[in-house]
Amino acid sequence: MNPTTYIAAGSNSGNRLDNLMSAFYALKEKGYKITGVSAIYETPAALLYETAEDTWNKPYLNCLFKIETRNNAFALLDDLKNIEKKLGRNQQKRWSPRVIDLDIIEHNDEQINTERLCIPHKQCLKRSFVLDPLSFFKTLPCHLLYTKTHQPLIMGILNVTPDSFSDGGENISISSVEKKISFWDSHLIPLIDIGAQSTRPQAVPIDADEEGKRLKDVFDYIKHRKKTPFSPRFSIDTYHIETAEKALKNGFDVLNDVHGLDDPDMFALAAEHKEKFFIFMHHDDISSLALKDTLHTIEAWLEKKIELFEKNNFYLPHMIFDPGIGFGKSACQSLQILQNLESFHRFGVKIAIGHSRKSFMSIFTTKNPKQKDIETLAISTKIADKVDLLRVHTPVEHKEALLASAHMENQFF
Ligand code: PH2
Ligand code: MG
Ligand code: MG
Repeated sequence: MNPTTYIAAGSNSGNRLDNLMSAFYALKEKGYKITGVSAIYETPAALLYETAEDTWNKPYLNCLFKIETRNNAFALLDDLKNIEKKLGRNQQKRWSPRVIDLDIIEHNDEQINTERLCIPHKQCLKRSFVLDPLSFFKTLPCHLLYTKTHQPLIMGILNVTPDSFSDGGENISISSVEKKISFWDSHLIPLIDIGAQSTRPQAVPIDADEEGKRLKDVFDYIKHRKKTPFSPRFSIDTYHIETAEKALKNGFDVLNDVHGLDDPDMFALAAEHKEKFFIFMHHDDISSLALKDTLHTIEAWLEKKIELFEKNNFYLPHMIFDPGIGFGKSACQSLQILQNLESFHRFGVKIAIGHSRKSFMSIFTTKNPKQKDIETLAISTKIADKVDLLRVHTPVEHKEALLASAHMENQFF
């Protein structure tokens, strides 16, 4: 058996990012082998109903560390308590703001039930700020994951194209790309999707050579960029195998394939890189189908894909289904998908949505793509608790809006 331990970290006092970072390095210093770090989620404070004070209601930064250790759970707990103390935590009132909190969620399949320690962590398995990051390491039952306090990851769109439908031409120079990445990094945007090929309807397709030329400087920058454990992860938006291969070998963690891994070479690449993440998008032209057939047609496609993934031992927590808003679909079909995202939950794969600035919004607005950010954000807040990833042009605004809207759910216990 491979020993696997999950540690949840949270901070809502002081410099929260520094505190999480210090916890990471303190664990390393104590000799723990950290094999995975989740994205950072900003979450409303969950508070105890009887004791909470107004000044305690400050958002947390939460993340999850996956580690490998043969230490027993009580030795690990002692280490965590020592790290908490070293980072400045003093024993205060229960659930008052804290510099750092480190909780053992799971430890090598052990079951422990004592006054001092419960493993698996009982209440934590009901909390979205633990389950959301955990869901990228292991498959969780959908009724636990998609509750009202669930939060998706936000992926910023960075197009290095002269002709994208809404921001073409904006991000051509490497200095503007670097600037945007640094800005998003400073706002803790966890994912950045980079594409050099416009996939808007009627775009002129480019070949892998041209794509490689457009991306060369960006690839160099990403490869040599200074990273922390919490730096954004990069996604490559391509259906060219040459580009995908190069990206995954040079610092990218995600492949976003609008051709849904249909290309056998792309499928083989995914089979080779089980540690990476793959967004596979539905893109069949179903625009002439009756509305009543939209959902089950896509569900049947998804079911087939998952069968194939399972047959090839893919790591399902890393497989991200995108129903392909606007790809081979009428405006009403795209809207219908957004209205029925629950129907995909039973499949147990992650769900990504890319609705940002898209043309299905012609149902209710005549604005140009670039002016549809308010509409995009309004839809995002409605679907946020049903998806795992939102691919958007305005990730910073999204993080701010979704943090505010997350506070509309009761977090008192
Ligand atoms: N930890 C708590 C109590 N409330 N709320 C959030 N959002 N994140 C936490 O880590 C957290 C909390 C007790 O440990
Ligand atoms: Mg805790
Ligand atoms: Mg604790």
